[in-house]
Amino acid sequence: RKTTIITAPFSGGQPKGGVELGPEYILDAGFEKQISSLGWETTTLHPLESTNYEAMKTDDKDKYGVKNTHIVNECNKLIYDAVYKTLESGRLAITVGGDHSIGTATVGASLTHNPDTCVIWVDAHADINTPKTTDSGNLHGCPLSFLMGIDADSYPPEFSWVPQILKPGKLAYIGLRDVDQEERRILKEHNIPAFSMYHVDKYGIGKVVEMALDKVNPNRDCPIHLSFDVDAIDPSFVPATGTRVEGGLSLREGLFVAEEIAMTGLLNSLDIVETNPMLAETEEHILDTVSAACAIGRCAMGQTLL
Ligand code: DIR
Ligand code: MN
Ligand code: MN
Ligand code: MN
Repeated sequence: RKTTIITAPFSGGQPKGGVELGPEYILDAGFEKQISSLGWETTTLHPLESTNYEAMKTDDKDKYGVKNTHIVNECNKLIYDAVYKTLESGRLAITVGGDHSIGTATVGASLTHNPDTCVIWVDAHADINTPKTTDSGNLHGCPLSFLMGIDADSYPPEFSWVPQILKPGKLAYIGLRDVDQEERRILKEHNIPAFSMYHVDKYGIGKVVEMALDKVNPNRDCPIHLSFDVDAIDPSFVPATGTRVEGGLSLREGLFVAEEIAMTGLLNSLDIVETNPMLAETEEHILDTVSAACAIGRCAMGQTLL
């Protein structure tokens, strides 16, 4: 099969600089070659290359306190087009971030391409705040609410193109451990399956992945979008990321999630986000984090299928 690696070097969904360097570090580590040696025909797209969005970050806030709505929207539109075009040409889309605000684009494109797509969101965080509920004003904490149309009257006006097509029964989380009060309410209200670190410890990662897939893809016949925030993995393995939360997945548990998704044969789109080389304290931190990000991609693309 064929795949396109789409780079999303963007940090405007959160305040820390450096996450825009994630794609460069991951590609410099040989990511494309690693995927092609698994038997994939690969190509790359750089939809953000013509504008320096980093220089356009500001401290301005909209009336809900949400930051950088303009550039987050512009980048999402470009990434949406790249992912959509990739999927329509029959290729698997791998988007490498960058912060998780781009999930609006990648998941939106996957669902527009095939409305049966289900989403597995692997993250320490739920990323389902709305402009009304967000405390931080950071759009990387909001991508899923935009796709579900929650509190739609509060969205930045430029987001009106975003398809509100994600149904609550098509989303499942794995790895949660830092969920805001209002996000908890949203998860409950919409009955969204959320497997936290508590569930991983209680049932084991194998059972958790099976339960998550049973919820969103009971007949194992729908395409899967896997959105993998590297902060789902414990900071001892993945230190160079913007919002570290202790008590995460072991590196093997994180890779196992990707392996199990590969095993289904249903993966159609993948995000690997929130690698921030600038937040490393040592050279080893960079290496650990970048190689974990590459390994997530390789496992999702079938490396461990024998
Ligand atoms: C928090 C943190 N829930 C927020 N979110 C993060 O800012 O909305 N997502 N770090 O990755
Ligand atoms: Mn397709
Ligand atoms: Mn995230
Ligand atoms: Mn996160």
